[in-house]
Amino acid sequence: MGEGRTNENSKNEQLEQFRVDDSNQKMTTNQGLKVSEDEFSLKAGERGPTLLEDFYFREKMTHFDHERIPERIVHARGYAAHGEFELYESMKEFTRAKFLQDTSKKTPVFVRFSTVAGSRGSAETVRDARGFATKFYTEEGNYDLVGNNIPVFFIQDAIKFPDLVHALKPEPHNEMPQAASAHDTFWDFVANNQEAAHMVMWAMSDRAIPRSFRMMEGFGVHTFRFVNEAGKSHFVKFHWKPVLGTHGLVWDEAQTISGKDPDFHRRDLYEAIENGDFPEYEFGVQLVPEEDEFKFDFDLLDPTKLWPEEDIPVKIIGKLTLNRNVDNVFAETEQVAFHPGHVVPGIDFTNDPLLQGRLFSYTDTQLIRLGGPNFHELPINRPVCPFHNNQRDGYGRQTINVGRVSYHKNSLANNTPTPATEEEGGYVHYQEKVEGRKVRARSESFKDHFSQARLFWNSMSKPEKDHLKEAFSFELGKVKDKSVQQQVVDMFGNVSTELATTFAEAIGANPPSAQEVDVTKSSPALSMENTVKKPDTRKVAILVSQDGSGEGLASLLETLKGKGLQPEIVSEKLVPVGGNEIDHTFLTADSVLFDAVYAVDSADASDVYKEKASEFVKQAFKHYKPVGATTAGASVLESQGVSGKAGVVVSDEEQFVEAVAAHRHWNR
Ligand code: HDE
Repeated sequence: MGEGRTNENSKNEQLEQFRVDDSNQKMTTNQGLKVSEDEFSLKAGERGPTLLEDFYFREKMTHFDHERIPERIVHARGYAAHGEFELYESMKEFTRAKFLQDTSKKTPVFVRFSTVAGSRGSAETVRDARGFATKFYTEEGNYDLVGNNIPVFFIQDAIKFPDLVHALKPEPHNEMPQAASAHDTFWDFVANNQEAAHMVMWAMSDRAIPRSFRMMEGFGVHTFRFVNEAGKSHFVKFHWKPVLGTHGLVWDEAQTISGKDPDFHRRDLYEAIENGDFPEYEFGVQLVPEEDEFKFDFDLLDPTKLWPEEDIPVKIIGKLTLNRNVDNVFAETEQVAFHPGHVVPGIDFTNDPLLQGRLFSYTDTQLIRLGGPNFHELPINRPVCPFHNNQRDGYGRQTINVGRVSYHKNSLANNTPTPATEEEGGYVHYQEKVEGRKVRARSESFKDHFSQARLFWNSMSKPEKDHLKEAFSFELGKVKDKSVQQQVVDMFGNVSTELATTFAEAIGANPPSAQEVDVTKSSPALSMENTVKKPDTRKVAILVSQDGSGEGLASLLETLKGKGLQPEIVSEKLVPVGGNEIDHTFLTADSVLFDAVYAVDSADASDVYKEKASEFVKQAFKHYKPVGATTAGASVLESQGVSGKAGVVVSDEEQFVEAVAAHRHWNR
């Protein structure tokens, strides 16, 4: 079934062939035999032993026993959706990739977001990098952009990846902590592998606790190559920019959400798509002509370095829209197999030693995870263009290859399938000249570990710097080993004396021994304070008492919805008030699950309302969120002493929407 179609709906149509609806059907075995009984196993007498002869029982149980496959060693906890990519501007000048040339064509995509450290069932709002992996089903084959929401990485050479991941994962003697970097082995790794400094700054920042998958940037991380028809090469970095802006949670909130709703990010993505609020990300490229390779004060091949956007602008060339949830999480999200080596003509690699190692690892990992070499035949992984070669057999082979020829070269099948020339779309590797001795070494140009970590620090706003100090204090506060704590203080003394001194104090360590690097430059694009801020899709908890009249509620909801907000009513019970359905009770919802809180009824409405509404307001205020109230509801705000503070609005719906649009109110 290698044949496929290449129009924009082709992936959906291809998947359609595999979709099965079991409802309204008679039950059968996997051999198609109708089943007459599915509650009682076959026994010798009503109270007798079960018989081995019960093939139906054995089939059902055997299938169940084999339902799990190994989870991904990293990025196990993920969630995905289908969508499409449209191109604003042709990149023909830079790349032969067809999906980046014709602005009239849309390319189907599948995107999987993930955390890195946690197991499949772990909470989603933990402090971690997020995976942002995109499979473009192009007419020239699948192109995978397997990126993260942080533009740099912890290490510079793939050979260190198993060490990094061993240090990050739960410690082997007691399997703690789950999905967290706040423990001794991770920080011991950091202190002894100082190339991690830059990414650690990002990982301790609000970037590592995103508000939503819909509100994260994505980065290809490595420097890749674009190659055009004429064979000219440009270095390229890939970017995804969320249309809703880049937004974070606050740490206390993120930790509470982990318990209140461990599925917070998938629920947010799933619901947004079901509501028709399709997540959108613009696609950007930074381009450097090959001849400029050595014009920078860092090495373009070093994955611990970013290209400051103020120096090399991000050219926005297209948009990704996620518009369809999966039908079945296992079949699609779990079985999707990404690989940075899935490329199309016009996109090529560089010698970044991290990328080079990844080109090995991803196929290797699919072999163990998906059980053999035929994972490309799984519906989610099939390209939409035809695929033909002489590969045969193996576990779970689905294609029925006809004919007797399965080798190249041959005369019995006119020497087909035939390799394609470059003009015919054959992939030809960029002919970079390489020369050198075989060495196990690192280039001198990779040895500056602190300048860009400092650039990041310099670029942060005051609240972001405060959050970094708190995150380091938290993480190192969880480290037990005094020597590791001190090594980390000394290491980050190279980045910022202010930062390292603050967390050294918090954990009772000595001030840093190292001097901070002399870098004064900053990059405003790195601060989340400078991102897009909109009220769209922000969730508001509307607090209503069962004892209230519900008057004005319908019009409040209408105003908020009209401005793109998502109000949800929370009350003591799920009994409608004034004809308005209640979405949650005070027991099932929590302040941390909303972007803003609005008290409708007065604190005297009922004792339960008073207690719970006050708690909602207190939490929202503590997390710098907008808080609103009707004139009656103002008494709830007064009880918490928050009236008149920044982002606190009484009886002015328009102003409340503005406060929501401003997101967090740090100046409280
Ligand atoms: Fe991965 N990575 N990685 N990685 N990675 C995997 O492949 C690996 C790295 C990323 O949603 C694995 O299918 C090595 C950087 C994402 O299915 C594995 C190195 C970046 C995903 C693997 C890296 C990533 C993975 C585990 C160092 C950002 C999830 C399961 C050289 C650019 C994809 C799998 C999905 C998954 C190896 C570093 C992104 C083991 C060896 C840098 C988003 O093959």
